[in-house]
Amino acid sequence: MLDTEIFGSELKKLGFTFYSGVPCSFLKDIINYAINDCEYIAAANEGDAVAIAAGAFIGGKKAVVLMQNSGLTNAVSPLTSLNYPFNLPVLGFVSLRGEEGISDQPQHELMGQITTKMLETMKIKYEYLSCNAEEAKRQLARANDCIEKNQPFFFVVKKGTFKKEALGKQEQVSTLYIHKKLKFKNDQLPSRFEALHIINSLKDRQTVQLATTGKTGRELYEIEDACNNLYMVGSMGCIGSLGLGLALTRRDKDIVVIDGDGSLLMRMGSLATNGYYHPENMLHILLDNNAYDSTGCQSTVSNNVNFVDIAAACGYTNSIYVHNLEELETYIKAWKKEKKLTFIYIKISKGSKENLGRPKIKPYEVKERLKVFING
Ligand SMILES: Cc1ncc(C[n+]2csc(CCOP(=O)(O)OP(=O)(O)O)c2C)c(N)n1
Repeated sequence: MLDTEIFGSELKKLGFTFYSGVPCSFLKDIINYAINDCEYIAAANEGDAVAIAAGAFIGGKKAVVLMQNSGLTNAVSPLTSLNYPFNLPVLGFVSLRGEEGISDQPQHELMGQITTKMLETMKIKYEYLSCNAEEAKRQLARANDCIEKNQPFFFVVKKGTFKKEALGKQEQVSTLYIHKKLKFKNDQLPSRFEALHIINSLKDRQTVQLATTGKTGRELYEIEDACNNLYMVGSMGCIGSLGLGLALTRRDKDIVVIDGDGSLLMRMGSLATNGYYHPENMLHILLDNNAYDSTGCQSTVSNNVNFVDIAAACGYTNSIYVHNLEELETYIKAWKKEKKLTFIYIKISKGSKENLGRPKIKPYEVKERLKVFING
């Protein structure tokens, strides 16, 4: 068995001090270590954890994700369409429930057979974590080499690998919204392009703009291809989690997350995580056109959802319904003046700019450029 504290301190020596994940009983001791001794962000699902870790990496921290193998399935979208195209590394620990030859619950049987095959399919290097301390140290060095080359690396963890680590006292934060503003008049329904124009015109040298996948990123790129922009491709719904990881690691930057209704609906649990950790330097703007506009304008179910109430109930300090571009500008400026985790909701019209292009710059170039901006 590995002494969990010694193994954790080896991770620390290599610079891994930021963790995110969803628990598994096989990993409970290393999770307890992360909660007790490091920064641990409890994600709503394993895909969010991967995106949070990716944001932390952009912010300059080496990040670890912890998950049960059943949750590896939840993480496939960001691992394949965020980490891969953006060359974003992550050190993963995935448990091996359902290991062949060991009795386990029926829901783990198939996943136990395909966990390493899934990692291979996703082109992620992995090793079974050794129970021998010296060997595990050598494995960590190999994993770290991968991370330094911007490649993900996973450890597959069998039952009984880690020695008992007691869970220390866990702080329970209770975040309550302070300011909520609901709809009280007609909506102007500007276009997405007009809304993005306003948002972009208010950015300064502190600002990082993260645009959700699809036409939001593409339109922002057409407005201005700036070194402090990131245009998400794929990993739909992960933009808020990416923003959380970045905002928590870089308190000196103002992180503006620009989301779509379809995207947010896909991973709405992330609102609870954002509200709980409530970084003051994060502004989350939802452009709601009630449609998956990027894929042919099919309706979403957003007309039935009160996002302002939900964000407030999740612990966003401010949650504001804005009816028009003027109010959008006013409330972005207000956040700039007095930073608090803020959610701004605006209804926009359907449709997009004609002949809309796609970013000519590659995702990994966008990420490298953003890292230079952040660390400059
Ligand atoms: C996991 C996943 N499912 C589906 C898609 C395809 N897809 C790309 S953009 C998009 C629509 C996004 O809708 P929304 O966030 O409301 O933004 P809009 O297109 O309306 O600007 C969809 C479904 C995807 N990229 N990833």
